[in-house]
Amino acid sequence: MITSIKLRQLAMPLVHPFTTSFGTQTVKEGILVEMHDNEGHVGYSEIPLTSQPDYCYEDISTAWHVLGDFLIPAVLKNPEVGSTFSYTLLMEAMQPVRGHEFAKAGLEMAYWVLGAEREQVPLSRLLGADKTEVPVGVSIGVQEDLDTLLKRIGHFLDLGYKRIKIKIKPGWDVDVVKVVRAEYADIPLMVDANSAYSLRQIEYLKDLDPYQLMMIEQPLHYNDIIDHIKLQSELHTPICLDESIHSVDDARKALESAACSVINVKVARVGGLMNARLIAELCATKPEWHCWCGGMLESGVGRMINIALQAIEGFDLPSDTSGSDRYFKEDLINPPVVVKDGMVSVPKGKGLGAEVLEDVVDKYTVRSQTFKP
Ligand code: OSB
Ligand code: MG
Repeated sequence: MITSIKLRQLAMPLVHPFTTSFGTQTVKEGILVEMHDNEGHVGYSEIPLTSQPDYCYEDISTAWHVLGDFLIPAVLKNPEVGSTFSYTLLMEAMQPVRGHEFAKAGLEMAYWVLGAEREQVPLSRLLGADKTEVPVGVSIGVQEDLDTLLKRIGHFLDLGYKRIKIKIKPGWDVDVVKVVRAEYADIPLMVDANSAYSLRQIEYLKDLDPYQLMMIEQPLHYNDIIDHIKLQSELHTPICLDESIHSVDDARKALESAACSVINVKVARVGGLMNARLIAELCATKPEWHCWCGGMLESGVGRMINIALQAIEGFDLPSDTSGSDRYFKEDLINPPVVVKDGMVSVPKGKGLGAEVLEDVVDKYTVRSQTFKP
């Protein structure tokens, strides 16, 4: 039986500010979800939203509202949801709410983690994943100048990261890639535009083609698939979609129409772990389709869930799951996420696979609310 669900709003200082084409973050925000049962088990998850609806239309306030007023009451109302692990019953309870994938995923992920805690198995096992370690890359924000960027790249290469992703935006793009390639000719390199361009810039975007980028992530509008078909037909560099993909169906449409050949799977953006797994399975059906697990500055809680997910076979490219120390002096979990030779071990412990440090969680909680049946 699920006895309570607690939401906590997090605010954790970042060791470096993180700048994308839509803004700069100096604090890591988010919602930590705790799903408690009558046997003392806790399923933790993290909703990696911020206070601004800038990456997507959801933000911390909308998610809190949708969870508190609709999703949590619907889940707690049906005792059967909590009596056995039933993905179908959980989704049926949440089904009347349209959209709000991040809010739904918060409960869905916590439900899987609680299920793994109860069954005493690692989350990866419950998901059907069997890799023991996964390759990871790092996402580097827009920097003040080129010199700083080259030093940041060198730093992460020294740490062993398997690929470098740099954020681009108009005024910080082709020339930057050119300089990076001049310095690092052979590294696995990709760029992420976070929707900063339009089809009018198609000729300009073609200037990225000579630099052997692994992919360009989300060049066009955040909900577009159709314009990306046109762009991909003229661009040699593979397109990866992030913001545009909110469901398994979106992924299928984008891949089948050749709008992209790579999907950045973010669990919360696609409504949960089951949909994330289905997208990975879809990508595995054709050799030219690929997927990898993205990130949104998650604390250790979200990182552990991302690691379990990418242990699924279909994830075939390095993820954005960097070590805890890439963003935080002090993480919420013990042990923290550690990257060695560009690899992260898939935890063997039950449930989340790490201890959640309640005193540290309390320290970074700025608001909380507990819901009971
Ligand atoms: O577009 O992948 C993105 C962070 C916040 C919002 C969107 C994105 C990102 C990142 C960082 O690229 C990935 C990470 O290190 O967690
Ligand atoms: Mg992205």
